[in-house]
Amino acid sequence: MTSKVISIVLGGGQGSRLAPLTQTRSKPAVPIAGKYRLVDIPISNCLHSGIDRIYVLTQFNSASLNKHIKNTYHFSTFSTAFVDILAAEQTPTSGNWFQGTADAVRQSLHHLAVHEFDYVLILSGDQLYQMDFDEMIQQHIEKGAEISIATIPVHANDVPGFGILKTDENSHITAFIEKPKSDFESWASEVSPEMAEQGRVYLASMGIYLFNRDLLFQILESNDHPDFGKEIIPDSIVGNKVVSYQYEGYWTDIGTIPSFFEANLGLTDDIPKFNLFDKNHIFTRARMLPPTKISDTHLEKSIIADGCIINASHIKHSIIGIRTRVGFNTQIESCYVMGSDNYQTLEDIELAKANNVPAMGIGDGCCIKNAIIDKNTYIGDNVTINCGGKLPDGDHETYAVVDGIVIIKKRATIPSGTVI
Ligand code: ADQ
Ligand code: ADP
Repeated sequence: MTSKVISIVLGGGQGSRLAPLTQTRSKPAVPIAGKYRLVDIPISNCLHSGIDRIYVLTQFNSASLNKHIKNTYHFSTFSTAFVDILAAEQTPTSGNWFQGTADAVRQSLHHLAVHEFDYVLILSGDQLYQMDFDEMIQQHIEKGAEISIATIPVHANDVPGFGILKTDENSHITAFIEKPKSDFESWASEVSPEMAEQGRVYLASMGIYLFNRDLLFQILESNDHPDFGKEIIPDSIVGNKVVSYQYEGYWTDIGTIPSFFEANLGLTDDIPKFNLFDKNHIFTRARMLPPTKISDTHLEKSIIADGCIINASHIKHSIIGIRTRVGFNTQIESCYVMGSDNYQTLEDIELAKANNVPAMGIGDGCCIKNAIIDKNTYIGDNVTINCGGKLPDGDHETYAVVDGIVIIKKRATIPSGTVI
């Protein structure tokens, strides 16, 4: 059935919740897990589910996103498969950026219309999960649904962040409320004993929607509501057959700095909730990088990507991204170091030393904890980052602090001896 489906990945609006990682790139292009980008997750889930016609909608069309998609997702000339980016564009009828999720899809309908398909699968671009969409599509067809929404039981603490719904005994959605802030006790649902034990008794929308083609066009063309969660979904449960597809596997939002950081570092667990080593692995750009070289480093629960040169004394509970260079006697703990896009030559490094400026990567004698180091940063020698008490939130020229996590901005230079 997946051959009758086109998928749309909502790649992100302003991406302000992930700032400063989204200061110079669109959200789908944000690197995760040392070598992938956010957009690789929904695309990989689609491809593993047999869905190979995919549009990625994004507010900002960055060079890095285009290049990544173009270099990664290649299909046979004889197939109809594609992964295309649609950025908010000015047309004779619209001069606006995407006003919200539904508006993004609405403005892209003319691109969809030229294809043959029966269903549209709408996905968020900032979630970490592995899901077989074929099962959702099968259920949609078996139940004669017009719209299916993937749902997951959540705890009361998480309710204010989600669309919460109620179903009848046939999984038909009978009520939907977007992000209720209080007095939501009556929205509790019957869930499995395992979920009830964890206090996860509220059924939340995962922001994953399967629409029958004609209904999607009809709904979006008959109004100008900007959002699925705020308007389109609550309105559409009246008069349409809207069904819940309940999922109980690992699924997490990675749209904020704390959740992004936690999800990345969670990958270093002995048995992580999200399994990078699964047969349904994440696809990404195949790079011709040399193997990583490590010297005299004590490594604990860490992931080291390809092409790194590491001389650190200690790396613990961290992800070290592609092409990272780390100097001697440096300690890194609970960090996501994104890596670099290129190497400096030995001459460049010598020249930097002679001029007393940091080389690309992390220098000697540093202590770095609870930090995200964005790409292509130049961190000098004897730099201390977040190794004292909790820092107050704030935005500075070369770094920001969000919830106690320090983010060193892309291409920033942190001179030797700096203490943050
Ligand atoms: P949120 O995730 O808070 O809630 P929203 O901000 O609309 O909803 O984002 C949904 C997805 O669309 C995200 O991936 C986001 O990056 C992307 N997006 C947002 N604005 C966009 C735009 N203008 N152009 C392109 N993409 C855009 C939604 C639902 C809830 C549900 C949660 C589950 O509204 O009901 O519970 O998802 O995470
Ligand atoms: P980000 O990953 O932070 O979004 P970009 O992808 O915009 O950053 O910038 C990285 C750029 O560097 C891309 O254009 C990428 O193709 C390029 N790049 C990657 N590897 C190398 C390399 N070995 N030498 C030079 N440029 C490279």
